[in-house]
Amino acid sequence: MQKRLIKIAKDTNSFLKRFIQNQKKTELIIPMRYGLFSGGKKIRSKILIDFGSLFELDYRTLIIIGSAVECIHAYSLIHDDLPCMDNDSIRRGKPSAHVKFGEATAVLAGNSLLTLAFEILSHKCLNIPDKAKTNLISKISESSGHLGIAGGQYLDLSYEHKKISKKKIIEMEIKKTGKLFSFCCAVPLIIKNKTKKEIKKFENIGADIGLLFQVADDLIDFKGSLSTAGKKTGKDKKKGKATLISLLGYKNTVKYAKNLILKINNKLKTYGSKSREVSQTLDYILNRER
Ligand code: GRG
Repeated sequence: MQKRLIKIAKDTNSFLKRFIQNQKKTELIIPMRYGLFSGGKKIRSKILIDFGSLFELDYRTLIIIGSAVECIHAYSLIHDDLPCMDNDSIRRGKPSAHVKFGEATAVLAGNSLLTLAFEILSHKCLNIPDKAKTNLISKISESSGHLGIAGGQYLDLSYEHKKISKKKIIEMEIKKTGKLFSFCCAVPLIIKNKTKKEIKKFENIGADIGLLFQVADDLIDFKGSLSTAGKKTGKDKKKGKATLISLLGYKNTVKYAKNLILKINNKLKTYGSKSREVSQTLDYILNRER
């Protein structure tokens, strides 16, 4: 699993490097590259490829779509670290983008990474039918805006220092983190022009994977250290963040995460040994230290 993750990260980075190299040079390329290439597991690309493999989709096609997802992810991290958001000075063991380049540059580099995702998905190098392209662009836009990442981030900030119900915390985590995973899981079905119902089924699996990912991230914040996590830990408690740990406690949150894995694996049972890679990725997501 780890070897495959490293290969996917390498192939995603190579594609992105080439794509950016083929564009006209600007001052923003340096902070954009910093957001994309200063570490980062590329776990969303891995999930996309795991699910693409269930439907025997072409690897290069998936790498291109994964690259677009990673641009949006990198954008969200740059903006998440800003003083007006979570105000974090360290990311991936290095200074956050706004610390290194200044706040205005970080905002603009983030914005440029968001639009780069759409440039990639609409580019001719992505060789899929136009209808599939339009549907992918529509879905990834929905996942990123007020119904997805940005909306989830808004709730995350507005829930600070408040007593929030489990249902609302889960909804917030699914928007903030889950929606991009939902997109990754739905990609093969969108390309194969499957029904809305089938697409929804995979989006729901993706939402659970995103929830698992966010819960694991919260566990790292609770138990991890700066040297292993590559970012400051213990922040959620200090900031009064509404997390499942704050509500259920550490042990019950671990149990909750393990149950999520069982639930996801169960939904993929019909794919037999083809879903083994997904299962291994889920275990990695829960047991990772960074
Ligand atoms: C991106 C549309 C858009 C809006 C910005 C700031 C913001 C609004 C959203 C923040 C959302 C956010 C950062 C959610 C946290 C998700 C999370 C746990 C990130 C860590 O992801 P990893 O561990 O990061 O995959 P690496 O470093 O491996 O790339």
